[in-house]
Amino acid sequence: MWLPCRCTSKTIVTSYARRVFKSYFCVFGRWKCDVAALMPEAVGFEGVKDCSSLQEFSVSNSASFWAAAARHRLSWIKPFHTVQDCDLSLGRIKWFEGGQLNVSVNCLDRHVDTCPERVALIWERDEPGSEIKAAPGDDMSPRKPVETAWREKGDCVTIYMPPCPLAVASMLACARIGAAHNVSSTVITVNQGVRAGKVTELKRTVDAAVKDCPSVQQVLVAMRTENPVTMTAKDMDMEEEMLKEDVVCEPEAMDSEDVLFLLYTSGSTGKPKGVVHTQAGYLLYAALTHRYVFSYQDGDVFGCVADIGWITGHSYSVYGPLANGGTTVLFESTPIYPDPGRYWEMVQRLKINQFYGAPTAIRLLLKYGDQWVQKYDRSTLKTLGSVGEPINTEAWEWYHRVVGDGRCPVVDTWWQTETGGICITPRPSDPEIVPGMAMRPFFGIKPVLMDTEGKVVTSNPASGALCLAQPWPGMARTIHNNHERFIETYCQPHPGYFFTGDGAYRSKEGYYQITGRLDDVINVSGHRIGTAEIEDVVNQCSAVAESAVIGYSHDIKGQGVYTFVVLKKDADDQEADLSQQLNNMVSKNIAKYACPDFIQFVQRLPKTRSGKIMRRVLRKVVERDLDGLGDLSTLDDPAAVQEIIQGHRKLC
Ligand code: 6R9
Repeated sequence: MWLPCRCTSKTIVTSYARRVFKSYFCVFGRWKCDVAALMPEAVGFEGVKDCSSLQEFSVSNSASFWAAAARHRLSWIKPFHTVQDCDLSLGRIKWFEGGQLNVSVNCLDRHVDTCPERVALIWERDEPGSEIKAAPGDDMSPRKPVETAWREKGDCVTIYMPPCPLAVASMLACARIGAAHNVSSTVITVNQGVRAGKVTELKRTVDAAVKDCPSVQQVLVAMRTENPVTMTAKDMDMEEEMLKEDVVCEPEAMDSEDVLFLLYTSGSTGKPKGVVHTQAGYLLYAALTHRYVFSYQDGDVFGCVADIGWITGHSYSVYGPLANGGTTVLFESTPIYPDPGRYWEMVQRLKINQFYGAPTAIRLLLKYGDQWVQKYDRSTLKTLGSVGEPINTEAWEWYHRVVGDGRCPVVDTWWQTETGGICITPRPSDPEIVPGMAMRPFFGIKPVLMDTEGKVVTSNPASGALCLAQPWPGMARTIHNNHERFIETYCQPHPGYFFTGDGAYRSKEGYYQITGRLDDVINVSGHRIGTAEIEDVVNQCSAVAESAVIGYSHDIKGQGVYTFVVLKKDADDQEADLSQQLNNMVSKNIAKYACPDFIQFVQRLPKTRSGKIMRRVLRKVVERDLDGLGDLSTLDDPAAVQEIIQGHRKLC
């Protein structure tokens, strides 16, 4: 090689080296920078350069992924020694063993030091414009009265409250002293609830329940309204108790796998299941999904409008946002109070950045027209989320085009009480989001579809029973007092997999779409309820011999409740009066949303010869798909079906 002089050669070599190194540093720097920006704790994960390779890594190196996330995202009192010890086929699920932490410290204390001024909670009260804001350092915690009311770590408390800071404070107070919330010796409630201008007698409901629950020793009553309520010997005025005590209370060191809370969810057999979530894994999963699914940035205002008694409220109004040091909205009202512009007026006033709601509300608002949305400034919105049931294309398009002005990604998030947090969802940064599809698994989630023979379907497109092939930290650990039932329900149907009970379709691109429950659980306005639960109540009526409840497709509620009732012989003449009576019973024993939309009185139900009601036949009749009645060979008395078809025609 000819070189004019040593000096020049040196220059050339140096400049060449510089260029090489520069480009190397450029690539390295960008790579490092991208991953660091995406997820700081992922820097150094082998082969990870973007979101999709991070997803692959999180599934194939699950323990490394979750260990790094747990160290980075949670504050520990004592570090864990084992990342996971799980065997799905045995129903054994343990994460971060050896570790100790306190959930309330992770949600409040650690943020008081770093950003004491940041608003943690915005209580959007029923009356628009009357919101109340609270920072983590504010004195909003009733830790002491809760502590005096029940002393033992491991005790249980039932919280029966509308969305309000005291409800959140009660949840965190339980976490602070190590008491699981729900089922209990102590109940925390309010005198009355207020929703859409109407008052509900919450305390009265508690009084009635406590009568049948000798285990309840005290009831703390906060005042949501100024109306006094009758106090019994077990009742304590919450505010009065709070004044008496010092609010500073040392956090209890909790083991990772200690119970954090129980939430009841319906099973197809009619008996609700107390789903158990534990401390570290649940909190980590709620925090990570909240951050990534919604692209939540520090300083954003997160507006999840779910009730806090639903798992959605637990994970995304309370634990996820608070663990991330965020600002979260507690919504007390309804989408149409005082008018159908409520959500969007609130978005404008509170400058909400992420809005998370249910398709049933979106479908309802869509019917009122675009003007209710367009009246308000929604320019702060960045991400729109949907949860609870499949979102139909029309509602999705409207949400995206009208509410989000076509510029906000819509994330259709699939998950369950049992999964603790979102499992399948698009991410706002994804290049492509398909309307009405949950699409992609979250970090650490590996969905599979099972065919009717219980084999994993590997081809695309495909449909099948949705299972999750490996454990993740947010999953439920057991069913309260019934681990057998946990194993039977979630682990045994497909050994080695977590069975979700939902059906799903996977497109040729590999995107998931949830098709609905595989069993007899129906979903009314986002509330999941077992048909058997409603039947249990209907059957309590003295005139009723038996009943069968079927969900049917409903424009606004997602699913409606269709009830077949067989009356006792001597009660045949009471049909007219009974409809109202049955509605009242369901409303009182379950909830208003569970009330039948249709009650059809029939002479008998179609049954197999072994005595089982043939629900699929009833479903087909209600869907008016008489050609699809299917195999009736096991039917005991075919005339029963004809009677039902005729009765249905008369009713609808
Ligand atoms: C979070 C929650 C769980 C059931 C679940 C499924 C249905 C939830 C969905 C969805 C289609 C979605 N579901 N999200 N179906 N698309 N994005 O709803 O928990 O009350 O336990 O209900 O709700 O059927 O299995 P939960």
